[in-house]
Amino acid sequence: HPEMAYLNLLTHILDNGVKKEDRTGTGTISVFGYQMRFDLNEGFPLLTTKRVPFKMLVASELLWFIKGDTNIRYLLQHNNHIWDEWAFEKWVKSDDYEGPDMKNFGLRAANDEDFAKVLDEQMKVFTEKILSDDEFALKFGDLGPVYGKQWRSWPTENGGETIDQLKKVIDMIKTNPNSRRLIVSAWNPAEVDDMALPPCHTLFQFYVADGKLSCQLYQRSADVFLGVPFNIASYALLTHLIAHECGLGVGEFVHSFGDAHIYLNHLDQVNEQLSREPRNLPKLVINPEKKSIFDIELSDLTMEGYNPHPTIKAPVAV
Ligand code: DHF
Ligand code: TMP
Repeated sequence: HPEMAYLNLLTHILDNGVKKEDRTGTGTISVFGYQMRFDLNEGFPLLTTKRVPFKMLVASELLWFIKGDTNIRYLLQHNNHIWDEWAFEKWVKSDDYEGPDMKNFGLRAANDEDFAKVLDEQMKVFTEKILSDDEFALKFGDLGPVYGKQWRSWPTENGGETIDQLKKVIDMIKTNPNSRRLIVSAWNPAEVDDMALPPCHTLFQFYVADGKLSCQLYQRSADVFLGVPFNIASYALLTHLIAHECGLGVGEFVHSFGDAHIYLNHLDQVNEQLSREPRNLPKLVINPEKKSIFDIELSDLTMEGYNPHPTIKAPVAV
């Protein structure tokens, strides 16, 4: 079953990972260097051993990247809260914040239920303000020059000129599919320090052969239980969308990792997931009337036959 590629990565880390402290103070077991492959013709690689909210969270985040947006307001308007903590962090560290102490809020919330409630309240105040107050949203909703900015408007030295890497790569796939330079990089060394979180999915490359489009991602750092199921689905969707626009079939998604880790507070969840039997993969259908990836909306995407095991909740390390 294609999902074994992911389940085998979990097992590989449990068996071979070393204990490693990390920036968030949570602790991980980790391996360095690993690769998974998914043949996109065998079904859409949305995990079935736990529910992954495809349209609401995965697709709305990808469309946000494709728009070139870096402000979480768009995500909140689509009920997507996966980036809240990283914008919130900037607010509570600023002089504008006047609420209760939020130092190390992620770690404290994971270990202290009373504090988790206080955090929840402040987070609600924050997200409601982002949605209703334009000035506040401009100041605190922005994550800095993250994915959307680098994909669509990488800055140059050349008097404010920017590079639209995504558009360029799609044009190149159409005009010169044999190229070995079909690359988009989110890692911009000049701007990494201004980002709320330096890009985890760092660089991707396309490859066309036999009329099929493949994609390989290099992910420098991978939260294998929480983040990776999203990352697989997101890049599989991106590959489908670009193939759809270019009139190509889909080939493989190749997922290469730097530091692939399981957080120590995800171990029970991982064991629960490994005890489950994978089910048939679903199928992605894209509205055939829409061609350009830049025109695609959520309503143009349908996931058919998705019948996963239930959600498994886990705290996210901030
Ligand atoms: N930090 C860490 N430590 N891990 C991440 O995976 C991560 N991902 C980020 C930003 N920072 C990160 C962006 N992507 C969730 C999934 C993806 C994501 C952020 C968060 C997450 O919490 N997923 C939950 C469901 C969340 C919900 O239902 O709102 C899950 O169970 O998959
Ligand atoms: P780091 O910047 O210290 O590596 O922390 C980033 C954490 O977020 C790390 O656990 C990897 C995880 N992550 C993913 O796995 N996928 C993602 O798409 C994002 C944004 C983060």
